[in-house]
Amino acid sequence: MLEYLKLETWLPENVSTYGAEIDFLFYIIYYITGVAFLLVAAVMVAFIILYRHREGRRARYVHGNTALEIAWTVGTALIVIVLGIMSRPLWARIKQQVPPSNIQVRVTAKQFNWEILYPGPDGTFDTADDVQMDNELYVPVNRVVQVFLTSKDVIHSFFLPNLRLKQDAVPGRTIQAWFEATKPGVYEIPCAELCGFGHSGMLGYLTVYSAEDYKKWVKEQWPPS
Ligand SMILES: [Cu+2]
Repeated sequence: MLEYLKLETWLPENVSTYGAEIDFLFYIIYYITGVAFLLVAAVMVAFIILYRHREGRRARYVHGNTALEIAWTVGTALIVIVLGIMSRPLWARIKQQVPPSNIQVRVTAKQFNWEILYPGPDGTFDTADDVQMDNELYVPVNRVVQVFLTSKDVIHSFFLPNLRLKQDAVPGRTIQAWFEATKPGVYEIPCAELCGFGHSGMLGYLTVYSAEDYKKWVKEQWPPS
């Protein structure tokens, strides 16, 4: 059913465990609003032609049509309510529950970089073995990654298009987000909130490693002594 609805393929490649469900909702909303837009535009063009100025034709003042107005108001409300009910479980699963994981990073946004802090082998932040990198996020494939997101200055937005994750980073708050990548590769981490003159250049990279390559990377960063 997902493939059936996916007539368009212009979204960035999905490598997220929950991406297909988000895309499914996205396409439903996209097609509903697309059809509504075409209908409104077609009616507008038809009326422009039908009711254009003609010699000898007088304008008629119309008060409206109560039945029609109730119909399109109730119809629109129903669509919005159904979309809300359809979105609710997915929102709860992605935004309100973070699956347990020992892969954790702290992402601190600042004008105009992503500071990525790795807790190191002890799994605890703010200890001697922490490693910080700018704009470089390395994670293993097929593992839940927990992100503790905050900002040093203004509001930024941590955007992983391929992971279907977008979350504001707000100064003074730490917001938890998570994702699970399904395919090794390098993906962009743009900032999706206008945050100042360097906003357009605020770009990091997510590298998703295979389990083996990830182990190798960990060994390079924290050589066993
Ligand atoms: Cu930013």
